[in-house]
Amino acid sequence: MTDFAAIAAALEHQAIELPSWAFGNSGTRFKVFGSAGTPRSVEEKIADAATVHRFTGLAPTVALHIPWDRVDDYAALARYAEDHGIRLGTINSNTFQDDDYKLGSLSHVDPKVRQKAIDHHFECIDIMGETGSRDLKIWLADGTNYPGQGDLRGRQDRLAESLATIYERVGEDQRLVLEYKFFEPAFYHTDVPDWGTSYAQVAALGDRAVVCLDTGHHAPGTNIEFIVMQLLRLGKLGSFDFNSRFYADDDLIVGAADPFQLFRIIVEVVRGGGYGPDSDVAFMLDQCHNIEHKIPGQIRSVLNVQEMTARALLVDRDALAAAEETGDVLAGHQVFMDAFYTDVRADLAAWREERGLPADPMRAYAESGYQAEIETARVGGSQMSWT
Ligand code: AOS
Ligand code: ZN
Ligand code: ZN
Repeated sequence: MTDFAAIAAALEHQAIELPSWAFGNSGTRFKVFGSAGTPRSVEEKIADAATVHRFTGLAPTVALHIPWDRVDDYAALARYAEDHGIRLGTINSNTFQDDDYKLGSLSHVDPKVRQKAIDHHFECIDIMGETGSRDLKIWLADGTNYPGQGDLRGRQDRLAESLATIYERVGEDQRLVLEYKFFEPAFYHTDVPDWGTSYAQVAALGDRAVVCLDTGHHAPGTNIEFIVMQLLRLGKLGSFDFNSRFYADDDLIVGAADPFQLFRIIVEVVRGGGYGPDSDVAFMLDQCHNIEHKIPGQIRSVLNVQEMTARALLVDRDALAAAEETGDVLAGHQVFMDAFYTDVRADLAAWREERGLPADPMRAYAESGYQAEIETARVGGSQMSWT
């Protein structure tokens, strides 16, 4: 068994991007609950994201969503973030809240609607230039509800053409990241339902187009770590949207529903070279906190990712390889499970203290008074919602 001291330095490389929308009010189609202290501006969302980083040292960037986070001066916003100790990260586009996109956006039959969606992505790329962001993340709601509603092949061809037009504008140091999702809001088919379709689309574009794997976007029982392995093998795993699901796209706290699955995923990330200073794979959260406090919800999330990363790094690779070589099924499985069952919490607390961070970030946040402060200060104005 590898010991914690041997992996302590590798943990320094961990960086988990937070979604700005995690700090806004969110809910289900039944109810969006308002909560005291919710940000009223993009700046307040950034201040909350910076708070997560201050208590954990794990979240140095925050992703923006356009138009939810649209401002007049993005360079000033980037400076604001830096003054708070973090940077602006991925720019997420949105083609799912406009009446024009009812029957699709980049794959729509009407060239005028497609152009509108393309122009929106051009705006996002312009913003990336001002914020210094590397990634343009595209998640599409495009799809159909009924067989016969649309021509599957025609939609795929138009999508490819639209993506190629957007990709031409993506800078040399930037990337187009295409997310897949097997259903919702379209229920019969979606135009990018799975990793294979996302891979086929980005492979046709070029080297700077990669896949985003959202852990909540698969059918129950899907072996997600296999997909991770395959995308890394193909050099096309661009980023993760981490979250937990019990049933559908629940967007719950990562590692809450199935910590073992998160462990298995990170084991494959480490195995495939997706973790560390030389890796381009972006770790992000894509979550909503509907009933719990949002800032500690995000703190809990990044700590869960860190904990499973530590356990994944503890896997004794040599012992695993030896067991595989000799065909010792149970020995290999035991090596794997020994790492998973290792309680790293005390070691991580010490690791944090050595780096000037609170040993217990959840407790430190609770005792900091920040929650009471924002609940008192952020009255009036309109609190921001996910949608
Ligand atoms: C939607 O289901 C996707 O997970 C998106 O990544 C994301 O939640 C949404 O686009 C907000 O940015
Ligand atoms: Zn997502
Ligand atoms: Zn999702």
